[in-house]
Amino acid sequence: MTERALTRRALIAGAGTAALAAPAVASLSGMIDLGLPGGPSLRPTTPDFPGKSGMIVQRIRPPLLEAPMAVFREGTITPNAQHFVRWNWAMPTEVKAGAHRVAVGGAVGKPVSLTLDQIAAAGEQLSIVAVNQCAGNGRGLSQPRVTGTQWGNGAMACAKWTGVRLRDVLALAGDIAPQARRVRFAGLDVPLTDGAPQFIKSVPMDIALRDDVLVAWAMNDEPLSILHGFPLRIVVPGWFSTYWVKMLSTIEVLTGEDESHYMAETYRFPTAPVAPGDKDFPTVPITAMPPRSFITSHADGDTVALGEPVTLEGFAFGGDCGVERVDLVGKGWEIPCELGPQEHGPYAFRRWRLTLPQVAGDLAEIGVRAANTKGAVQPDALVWNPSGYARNVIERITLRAS
Ligand SMILES: Nc1nc2c(c(=O)[nH]1)N[C@H]1C(S)=C(S)[C@@H](COP(=O)(O)O)O[C@H]1N2
Ligand SMILES: [Mo]
Repeated sequence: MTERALTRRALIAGAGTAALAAPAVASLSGMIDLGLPGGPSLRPTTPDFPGKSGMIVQRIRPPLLEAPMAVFREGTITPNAQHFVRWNWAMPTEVKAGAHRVAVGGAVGKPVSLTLDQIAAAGEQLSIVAVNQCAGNGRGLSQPRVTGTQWGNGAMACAKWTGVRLRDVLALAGDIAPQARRVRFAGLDVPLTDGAPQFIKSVPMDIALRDDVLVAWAMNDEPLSILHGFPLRIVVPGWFSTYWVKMLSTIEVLTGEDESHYMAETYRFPTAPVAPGDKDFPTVPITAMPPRSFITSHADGDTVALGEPVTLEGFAFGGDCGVERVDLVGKGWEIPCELGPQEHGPYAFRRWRLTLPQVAGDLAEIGVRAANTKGAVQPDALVWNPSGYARNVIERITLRAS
C-alpha cells in the first residue's frame, strides 16, 4: 500500500497529458566505458531526456537508456531519473489521459473499452516493489559477442509499482471463457517500418490471474512518465520486463497458443546448451528471472589497502522469489555475506555486505553468487545463447592490494 496520501484519482487525473520533448543529440555531456569485451565500449551520457539524468545513451530513437552501475550503490530503490528505458518501436510523444481507453476483449463474456477511472476503480489499489529487468541486460558482456542492444548491466532497476490487479480489470469484461489460455497485451507504440510486427506479448492464464500482477499507473509514487509507459503498464513481478507492456491499450484473452512475433520468434531461450553457429535448436520463451548479484562498493581494478580490513558491499535479487544467500567467491574459496533486511518484499533488490579482516594480497577474480529461495544459484560460467538473454553468470572483478 502507498504510504503517501496519493489517491488513484490524483495519480491519473492529475497527470492530464504527458508529453516528451525531443532530446537534443547535440548536447551529449560525457562518455562512459561499459567495459564490453573487445569494444566498442564507450557510450555518451545525456541530461536531455525529460526526467532523466546521467543516463548512458544506447540509442536516441526509439530510446534505449542505460543506468551507470554507480546508481546501484545508493539504495534498494532506483530513482526514476536513473531507471533504464527501452522501447522496441517508436512510442507516441504525447498521450492524453482523458481520451485514453483500454480495450479488454477476446475470449471474454462482454468486451469493454475502459477509461482510466474505470481501471483505477476496478479493485483494490496496491503497491509492489519489483525489479524491472530487460531480458537482454548484460548482453554486451557476452563472449562470444552476440547481436542486439549492447547493454552493460544497467538495463535493470527496482521500483515501487502502484495499480490494480490485472485480474480485477479482466473481471470488468465478464466471464473468461473456460478454454482461455493466455492474456495478450498491446501498447500505443507502432512499428517504424512497413510490415514489421507490433510489440505485443502474452502471459499464460495462471500468471495473468496472479495476486500480484498489476495494471500500474505509478512508479515510486509518481505517475508513469511517457518513457515508462504513461498512463498504464503491466507489471509481472519476477518476470523479465519484456512482458511489462507500456502505454497499455489492449488486453486480449486468447484461447490458443500465441504465434505473434515477439512470443514465437524472439525473446526465446534454448532448452539445452548451444554453441555459436548452432541452428534449429528447440527454444522456450524467456519468462521468470534467475537470481543475480553485484558488488557496488568496488569496481574492477580498484586498489585496496594491503594489511587492512576491507568492506565489500552490493545488492542481490532472487528473480521470481526472494534471496536465500549471497557468497563472495574467489578462485577455489567462498565466504558467506551478511544479508541486509528484505525491506521491500521478495521481488526487490536486497543489500549484502562482507568485511574481510585483512587484505593479504590482490583479490583476483572475486565475485558474488546469489542463491534464491527456490534453489536457483548463479552459475560460474556464462550460459551462452545467441541473443544474450537472461545473463546471470557470477560477475567477477579484481582488486589490487597495495
Ligand atoms: N509498449 C511497449 N511496452 C514495452 C516495450 C515496448 O517496446 N513497447 N518494451 C519492453 C521491454 S523489452 C522492456 S526491457 C521494458 C522496459 O521498461 P522501461 O523502459 O520502463 O524500463 O518495457 C517493455 N514494455
Ligand atoms: Mo527488454
